[in-house]
Amino acid sequence: MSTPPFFGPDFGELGRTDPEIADVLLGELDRVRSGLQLIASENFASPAVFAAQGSVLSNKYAEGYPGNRYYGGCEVVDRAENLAVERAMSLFGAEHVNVQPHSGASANLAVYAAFAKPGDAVLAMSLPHGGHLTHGSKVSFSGRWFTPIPYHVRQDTELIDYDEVRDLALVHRPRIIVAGATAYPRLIDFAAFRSIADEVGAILWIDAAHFIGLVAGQAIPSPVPYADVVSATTHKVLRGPRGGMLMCRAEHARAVDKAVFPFSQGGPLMHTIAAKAVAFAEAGTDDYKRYASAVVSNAGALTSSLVENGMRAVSGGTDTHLALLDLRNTGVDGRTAEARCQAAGITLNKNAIPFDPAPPAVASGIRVGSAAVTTQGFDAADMAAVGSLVARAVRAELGTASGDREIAAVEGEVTELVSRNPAYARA
Ligand code: DSN
Repeated sequence: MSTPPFFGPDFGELGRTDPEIADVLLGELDRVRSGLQLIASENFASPAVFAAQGSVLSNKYAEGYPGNRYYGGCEVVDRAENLAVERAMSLFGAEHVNVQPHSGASANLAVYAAFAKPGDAVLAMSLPHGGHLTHGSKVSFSGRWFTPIPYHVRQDTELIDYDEVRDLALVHRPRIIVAGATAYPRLIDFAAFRSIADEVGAILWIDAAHFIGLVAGQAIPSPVPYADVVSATTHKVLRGPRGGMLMCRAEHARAVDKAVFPFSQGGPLMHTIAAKAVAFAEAGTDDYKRYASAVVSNAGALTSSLVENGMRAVSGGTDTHLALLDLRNTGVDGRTAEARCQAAGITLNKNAIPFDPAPPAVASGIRVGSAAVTTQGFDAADMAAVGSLVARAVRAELGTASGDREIAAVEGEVTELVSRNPAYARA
């Protein structure tokens, strides 16, 4: 499963008119080609997605929705938005889709706008246990304008504590219950959340930003039949352009559309919407189904390798595209591990683990994901090698002679590994 050759934008013209920015683009291309990209929320979009996104559609103002815009001349871009909506409805079996949110956070803002009033209680996963800033953090609008009630994972299993979710729901009677996370490696029991939401009369919002691509590829169960509203991003496992989307039951369609425009956004990004349509078509193929299944098996292979190399997998493993590793057995904190890996050409992020004794800026863990390396064609054997390289980099004491030698050795092996399956191979 190799990435199609990357033909790239016309750097020649940009190189003449703006060599500094052309150099940035080439530098980033070189960075992703020469290292391992293990950030769990990143991927490599296709040339077709880039072609749509870097297109003339960027010029068009189209406030409103297809057939009902505030500007003339929208008959062509309407076709792009209709195709994106139709393709997403068919891909996910959703009753209503809005493809205008500029990002996952924008989509989430619209969910609050559609379903809650300022001050309402919202029950969501605690950020240090894997939630998201927009699920009630005090540094986000969500925690400032609403009343967050955090739920947690159990300390013994590191799985969502569904008993606590129900107890908190019965006490606080939240307007919205949110299921979804950025650092939870396991499947979420959507039926359990639906039953709790029904018991207390709450809206069930599933934030599928991380895993929607696995749903598209039928590698994990879909939240769509259970949720009142599903928010998602289009650029993670789904491998489309950077952006957001919303899916909801037909009865909520008007509220959701009005919450996106005119409440929280102005003109939609029609070039990005066209690129979302391209990604939805790509995600409907058998090739993408094989990809999504390989993302999950590759995450499992990477996790096993990291465990064999002395790390502890939070919750004991993964069912998805990501894993969370507790590094305390290695004696290395997350911040140091991230820096050492970066020096060796491996990009990943430090991450808090549940009940983390370290402050968030240091953290006791790392988060890894398999979406990008699977796009470039890595298989289970490659993932085992990646796990061993990560573990060696984490233990190499950067700044000492032996540590620097080990980092250089790991970097050499990273270069060798990615050169066999390059991201954006030259045509
Ligand atoms: N920044 C995304 C992530 O890395 O999970 C979530 O917004």
